[in-house]
Amino acid sequence: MNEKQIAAEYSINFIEDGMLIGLGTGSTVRFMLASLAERVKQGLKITAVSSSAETTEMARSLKINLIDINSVDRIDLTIDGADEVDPELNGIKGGGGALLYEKVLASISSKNIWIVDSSKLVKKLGKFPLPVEVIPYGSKQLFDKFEKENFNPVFRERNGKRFITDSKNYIIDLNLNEIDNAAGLNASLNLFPGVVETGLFLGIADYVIAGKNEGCDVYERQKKDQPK
Ligand code: A5P
Repeated sequence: MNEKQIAAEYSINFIEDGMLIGLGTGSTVRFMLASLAERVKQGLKITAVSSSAETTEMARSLKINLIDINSVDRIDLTIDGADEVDPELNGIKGGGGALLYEKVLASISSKNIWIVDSSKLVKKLGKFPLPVEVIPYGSKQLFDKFEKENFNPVFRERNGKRFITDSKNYIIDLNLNEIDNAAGLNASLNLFPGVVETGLFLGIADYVIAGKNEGCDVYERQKKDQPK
């Protein structure tokens, strides 16, 4: 079985009856949706909130009960994919272009689980181009600023056309190769007018399930001590 599928199927064990589940986006999530739909058919009662048009379409076709994000207070558990994950369980997401809604969903979720294949586990983030969602207005000038910063920006395209996110924005992918200070970079990117969100997901994943050959490894984020 493929590693994405193994991780996806394992993640279903974290779902309990009655939960409100956040559904991420991407090919690994698609495996998870298929398993979840099976469990629902067998009687599992859940309600879900989707992070993208793509996930909404698949969830609806599988008869997973979806509700609008604005009608909920908290999500019990969100299961999503990732493009890179470092040993502290910080990650890069947005390879599929759904980073903005994914981050909003994650931010209201009591628990976040990422499901990945073993190729996504890296020592340092940055090989995977960092997606930055930007508004179209002034995006050319924003792109120029990123070039001046040596971020090696590229406007994302799909089928020869500028990629448009679900919230009608563009994505500029930054080819950084290595990210030394992810928190600092994230903070400074958010200060550029026109940046909506970055694909740096820091301190968000509680668990990462990584498919590995025929099994999977489960990593839990070590929480820093909270000041009393
Ligand atoms: C969607 O925008 C992304 O954040 C995905 O979760 C991420 O790209 C992982 O995708 P795959 O599961 O397709 O590798």
